[in-house]
Amino acid sequence: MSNYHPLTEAQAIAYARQIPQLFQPGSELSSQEIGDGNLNLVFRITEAGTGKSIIIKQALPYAKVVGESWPLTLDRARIESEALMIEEALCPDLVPHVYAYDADLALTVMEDLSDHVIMRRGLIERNQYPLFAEHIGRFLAHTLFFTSDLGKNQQEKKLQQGRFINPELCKITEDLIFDDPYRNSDNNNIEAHIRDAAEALWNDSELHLEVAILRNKFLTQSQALLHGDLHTGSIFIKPDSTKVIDPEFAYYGPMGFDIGAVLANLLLNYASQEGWSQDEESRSAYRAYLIQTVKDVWTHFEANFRALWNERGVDRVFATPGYQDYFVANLLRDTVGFTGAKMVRRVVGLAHVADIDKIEDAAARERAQRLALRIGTIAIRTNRQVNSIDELIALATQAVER
Ligand code: SR1
Ligand code: MG
Repeated sequence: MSNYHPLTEAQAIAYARQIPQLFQPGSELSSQEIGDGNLNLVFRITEAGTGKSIIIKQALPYAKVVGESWPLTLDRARIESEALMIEEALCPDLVPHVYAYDADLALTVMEDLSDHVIMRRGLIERNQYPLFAEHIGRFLAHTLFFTSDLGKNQQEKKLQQGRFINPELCKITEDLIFDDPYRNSDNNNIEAHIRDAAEALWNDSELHLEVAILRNKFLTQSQALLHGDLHTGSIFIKPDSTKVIDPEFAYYGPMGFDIGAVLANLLLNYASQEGWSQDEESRSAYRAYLIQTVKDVWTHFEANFRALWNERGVDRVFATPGYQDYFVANLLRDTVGFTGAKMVRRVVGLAHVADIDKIEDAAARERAQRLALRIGTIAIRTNRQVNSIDELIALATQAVER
């Protein structure tokens, strides 16, 4: 790593110039650092004459959201580029194309998606994306099925797992999602007006048991290669296209963690409607869209996943009648539990979501925070009893009515 240094905007242009066949030799290029995430530098390089653009994403040796006091492996750039290439082979229309990866500089050069918007922003603006559930359901089914023992040669799966151990980024998740929110941790970020609700989390031993069970699954269940951080800030979207980005947290883990991440972020926006909608009618209408999307994501995922299992399964024993139903029923329960855990961490943990944090009116923000905590904790509490996606939907709608 001795050649590593964070690029300046000018250095990013020089770097882009020497990549074969991207830009015309000698053409005018501009560069802008546009990263607004928690961890990395992101440069957009644009060619003046053609308007052609690319993205250079470079890992920093620390977590940008906290500062240099939190060192973080540069190997996450390799994890991200390799995961993107695996995902592209499985779902070419649903991820950006990777042009190049540079291990020394810990950077990935990829397709620019600036004709899309970050989905979190799109949801905050109350846009609707009618193809999203089909797209993400297919992405989840294909990436999870074909990297698991259900759909991949089982010896090759073990070898691939070795390339995706990712201990440092997993540790972030283990701490920020499955530990800190349930104790008085310095990492937490709790607004004073919901201190009582946070303290209730710290003292709830029934909840702690469910979190322990989910944490153990995250630590030990190597079911499939996960994206690992599939929130709506990791999705670029426009009405006819969905692109999943940022798989630097990729590792072999429990499938329900990725599905739950998607559902949790839809439900966080659902909770945030307390602050964004001007009137009850538009609030209810947008909530109905989000709830339908929660249902459709699971339904598309399940239909795709079962079809792949029936048509492309590699394991004779797993074709035993009844096993697929058993597996999918447990996967739904895991999904509901991880949905809840991912909601709670975004209200009281270190890293929040703009859907709720950007609500200016403090009383409305508090209502949204409490609603998100209510939905999240009920999902965690009930996950092992759930039998259909409609039960998650019912608990979210009933939480509003309470
Ligand atoms: C220190 S990183 C905080 C969060 O940002 C990432 O997007 C992950 O969700 C992580 O937990
Ligand atoms: Mg990210």
